[in-house]
Formats: sequence, C-alpha cells, structure tokens
Amino acid sequence: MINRLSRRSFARLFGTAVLAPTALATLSTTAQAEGTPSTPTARRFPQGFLWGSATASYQVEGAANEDGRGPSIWDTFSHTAGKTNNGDTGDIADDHYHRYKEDVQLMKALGLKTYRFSVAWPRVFPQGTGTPNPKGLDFYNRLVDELLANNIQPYCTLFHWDLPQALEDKGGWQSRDTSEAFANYAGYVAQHLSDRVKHFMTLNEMKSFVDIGYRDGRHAPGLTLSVDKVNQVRHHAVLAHGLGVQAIRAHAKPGVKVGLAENAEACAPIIETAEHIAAARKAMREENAGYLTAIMEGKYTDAYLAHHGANAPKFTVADMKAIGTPIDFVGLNNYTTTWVRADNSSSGYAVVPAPASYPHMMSPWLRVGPQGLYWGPKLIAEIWGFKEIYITENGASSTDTLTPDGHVYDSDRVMYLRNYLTQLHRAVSEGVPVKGYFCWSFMDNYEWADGYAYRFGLHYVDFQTQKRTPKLSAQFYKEVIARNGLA
Ligand code: PNW
Repeated sequence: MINRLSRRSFARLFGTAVLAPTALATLSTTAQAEGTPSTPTARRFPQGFLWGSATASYQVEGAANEDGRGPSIWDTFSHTAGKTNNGDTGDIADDHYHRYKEDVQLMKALGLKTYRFSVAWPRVFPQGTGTPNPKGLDFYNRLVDELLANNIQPYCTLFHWDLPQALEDKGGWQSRDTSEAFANYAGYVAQHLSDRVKHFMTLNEMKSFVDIGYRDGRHAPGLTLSVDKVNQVRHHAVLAHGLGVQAIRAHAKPGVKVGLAENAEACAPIIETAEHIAAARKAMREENAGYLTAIMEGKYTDAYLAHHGANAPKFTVADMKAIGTPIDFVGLNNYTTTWVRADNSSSGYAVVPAPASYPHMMSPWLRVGPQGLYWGPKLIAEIWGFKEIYITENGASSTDTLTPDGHVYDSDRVMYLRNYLTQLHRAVSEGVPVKGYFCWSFMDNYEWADGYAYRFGLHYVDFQTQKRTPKLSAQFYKEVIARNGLA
C-alpha cells in the first residue's frame, strides 16, 4: 500500500502513529498539522465519544472506619484469615478518600472526559437501611464537585459489591428485603447527587458477585450455596436492579439516565460465517438469561426455566415487571470473549471451551479475546435495540514492575488495549451506538480476593508511599483520547 500511495496520502488515510513504528513518526506530524479527517479509515471515534476510566469504592477509598462508615461484607471477608491473597484488605487501599483531589488532577492530565466511581452503601447507610449518615454522602458531594470543576463527567455506580454487613446478617442477597433496601438507598443517593450526576448505574456485575460470592465462595460473603439458593440470590439481584431503576427515576432530577454495568457474556462467532454468527446471537440471549436477558425482556427464557426445573427462582408477575423496567443505557464490562460455534443441539449453539494454551493476562480468568468488544455491543444492540451503550469496564492485569528510573513499561497492557479498542472501533464505525469507554482501572487497587498483587491500573501505585506513576499504558491512552482514535 505504501508503495502505491504517496507518503503524504498514506498519512492522510491512516492518520498518525500513536501505535505505529517510529518510521511513521514524521508522517504523523504532517497528517496532524493538516488535520486528519474524522473518517472511519482514520480510525477515529465519533465526535464526542466519552473516554473514561473506572474504579470502585472498596477497591480504592480506604478510610474504612472514617466519618461513620459501617462495615461491609468485604471488611468482614478480607479480615477473615485465609480468604484473600496475602491477607490483603481494603482498609487503606489507594487512600483515595483523602487523595481524591490529587487523583482528579491525574485524571485531568490523562485527558479523561468521564470517570466512573461507585458509592459505598455502608458510608451512606451504615446499617444498610434506616438513618442516613450525611458525612458519608458528603465525600461523594466533594468528589463530584471536584470532577465537574475539572470538566470530567461523573458516572455513578450504586452497588459495586460492598454490601453493608448489617444486611448480610439478615440474609443479604438471599433475602428479598435486600432488594428493597437497595432501592431505598439508590433513590436517596440519586435524590442528593442528581443535580450534578446525570448517569447512574444500579449494580455492577451481578453475575460476578452472585456466582463468585454466593456459589463459588471465593468472594464475600464467601458462601457456597446450593443451585436453588444461588438462583434465588440472582433473582434478588435483578429485582434490586429493577426496583432501583424505579426509585432513581422517582427521586432524581429530570433528565437523569439510568442503566447498569453488567459483565454479560460477550458471545462471538468462532468463525465469522452466517451460521456461526446466528449461533452467537442465540448464545447471547441464552448465556445471559439470568441477568441481562431477564432485564431486557422482563422474563426468564423458557430454556432458563426448563434448565433449572425445580431449582428455578421463585418469583411473582410483579417482580418480573419491575425487573423489566426500561433502562436508558446499558454498560458492558468486558474482559473476555465467549467463543461460540453453530451446533445441531436444540439450542443451536455450543460454547467452545478454551484449550490450556489459550493466552491470558496475569489473572488466569482474563483470557484475551478482543472480539468481545465488537460482538458484545453489536449483538446486544441488534437483539434488544439499544441506542446507548457504554463499555463500563475493560482492562488487563499485568506483572507491572517499576524500573529504577521510575517507569512501568506495561507493553502487554498497551497491546491488550490497542487490540480491544481496534475491535470497539470496528463496532462504532459500523454504527453500533457505543457512546463511551471506561478503562479499568484508573490506578492499581485492591483486586478483591487477589489483593494488591494483581494490578489493573493505568497508574502504578506504590502502596507503601501511595505514590502514583503513570504507566506506558497511561501514555498510550492519553494519546488515544487526545486523537479521539487509534491512529
Ligand atoms: C470486575 N472473574 O471483576 C469488577 O467489576 C472489578 O471490580 C474488578 O476489579 C475487575 O473486573 C477486574 O477483575 C471481576 O473471575 C472479577 O471472572 C473476577 C472476574 C470477573 C470480573
């Protein structure tokens, strides 16, 4: 190609060289100076695309016992011997509770347009219900004000796994009352923040906290319940979402948008032919039947109910109506791809298992599959007609090390992000309505049961000194944001 085109028109077509070899660096300067056209060939994203980054309360805040915060199930779990890597807890984490101003300046330096954070329920309602703790909410008032003063749009998640321990003591997500308590809490926060926060997400990754926390026992509260009980917990989670959407709408200022951040399985055809694509579309509905499909359709699929038989969740018509309350946007947390092939079985598809040699990042579950960022949003937009989609999380764990001269060369994370964003670009250039992308995570933080050894940040954090250092991936992401694109 470069032989047939002049060097200058090559640069015009393919844009600048954030990611290209140094040989192209001079060309990129020319292209920038002349104003690279905003076309899909230039690998630009749509104008106004929201580049963001995400964190969650228990993973970054620390200040576990300050200003009246009550304990959460993660305090209990992480302080129980043998539950977390190295016995790590979120007591201090990134000390973001005290350093949020410094962190917002780092966000600004990166060029972030938006920041996704979560509110710690036990800060606002230390007992889960009852009397609110104004000092708890005040932290989020300060954070939101600081973000807005720096031109960064706040996106707020209401539940990112730190359930008040007082509610767990009364049955936690096994109890329907927790769904109701969540709605009250969500409505209260929306009432107080919605003059400034315009996007709320109800729950983060229902699939993760239900399956890992209540079935596998590797996350708080560390339970290994039977299938029927896990299914009921799952039902209470989607119900909490639905009741939460209604409560937010009832209490928020007009114009607020409500959605969720769910790690739906991103089903992708193993070979891009019509039969495998059709199989992936079927898989997308069925593999997410307990969560996103129930929320989008206000019912459990026949296959889901048949599969669980006597273990299926108990629910009422009113529950399903609440669960199906229309949402304004959907957030997809995506790290991996569920590869699907066409199959003669009654479902019409089969999930292709990963061989032992399948590449993954530092976290063994984090199997690399950038195509999820194309097929995930594309299929959910097709199936349910979504008009507003966000990638609310995407990122990678890597064995980051600080060099003696203070750099982190996380080339694997840069490669990961470039490949995933290339697939996301493929989606938006076909018109899939993805409006923004949040990189997980803004900085290294408390990676749940994996503790501090598993780093996902764009910023390296020295947990002894709390010093933050932008990694090579931060430099990469900053260029992507500045150019609104990949080239
Ligand atoms: C998500 N798995 O968690 C969460 O939303 C974040 O809080 C977390 O830090 C991030 O992804 C990276 O892990 C997951 O085992 C945790 O499949 C575990 C799994 C998936 C997602």
